[in-house]
Amino acid sequence: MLNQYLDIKPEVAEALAAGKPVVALESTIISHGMPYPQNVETALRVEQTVRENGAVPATIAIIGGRLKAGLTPEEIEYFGKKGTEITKASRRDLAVLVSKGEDGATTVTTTMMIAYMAGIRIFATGGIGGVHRGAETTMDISADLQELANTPVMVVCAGAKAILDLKLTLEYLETQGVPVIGYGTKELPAFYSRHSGLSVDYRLDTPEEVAKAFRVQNELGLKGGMLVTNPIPEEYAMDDTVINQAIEEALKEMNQLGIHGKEATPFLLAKVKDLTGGDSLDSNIRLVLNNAKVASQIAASYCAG
Ligand code: PSU
Ligand code: MN
Repeated sequence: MLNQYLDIKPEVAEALAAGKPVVALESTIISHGMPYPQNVETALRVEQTVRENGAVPATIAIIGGRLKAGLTPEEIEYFGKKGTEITKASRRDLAVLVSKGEDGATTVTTTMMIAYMAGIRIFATGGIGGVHRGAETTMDISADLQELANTPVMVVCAGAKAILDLKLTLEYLETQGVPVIGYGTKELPAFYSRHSGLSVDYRLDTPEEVAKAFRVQNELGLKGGMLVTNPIPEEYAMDDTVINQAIEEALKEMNQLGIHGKEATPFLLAKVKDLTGGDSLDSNIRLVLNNAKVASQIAASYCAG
């Protein structure tokens, strides 16, 4: 399956060859999801958390037209510093960026694709893209959902945030046949907050149960991924009213400015951070670390099985 455009970091390749747990991490969260320098600090802490939980981290990105599974700390610093100057790369961007030898920050979609090429099956991030509010007229539905339908990589996230239409996002995932698992909860977590008022398909309580379900899915020959939604720890969760108010305001400003397409998610994240005086960024960092921990535990169990 090795791809001529793919570079697997030696440490990652060795772990994969030895059947040791590896966890993929995305780079759009670094370049577009958080400001510098917190983005770089967080990316390095996330890698450290993966290591502390017995797995090898593989941060994924496109550098000079090469698909990278595993970055050096210098490369992470480069992505963090360049930030939104780097192209946010979804599935539709991959061929042109690689053909031109350019850089690209991988979203959930392209991180899943490159992880799969490299032989990595478990991926941790913050939140996934989904069906945007107003999608019935804008048709703005993240390519992440389609990728989850097609690529057999598990994505461990804190749900999807309320900048999206969470109900429609669940409907879309259902249509596409993507299992949505609540980790220790029956309620879909809403990223900054633990509550959405919506139900996931299944509640599973241990890394072993999740790893087993994913193994069986692969053994059944089912083609898609699995979405594991892991609620932000209670002590770092934001007040529902505060966060929802900030989201409403950010959405209003986005619509007034006519921002749409791939700029929508980065704009909303930055705006919500400003409106909450940085509190949403703290929550964001905490939930990513928590997802990295759980994903590493699941990866360990997946490899042991
Ligand atoms: N959600 C976050 N932080 C992020 C993203 C989503 O909390 O950084 C990024 C991810 O890379 C995700 C992408 O795949 O935004 C979705 O963008 P879009 O809505 O344009 O598909
Ligand atoms: Mn979109």
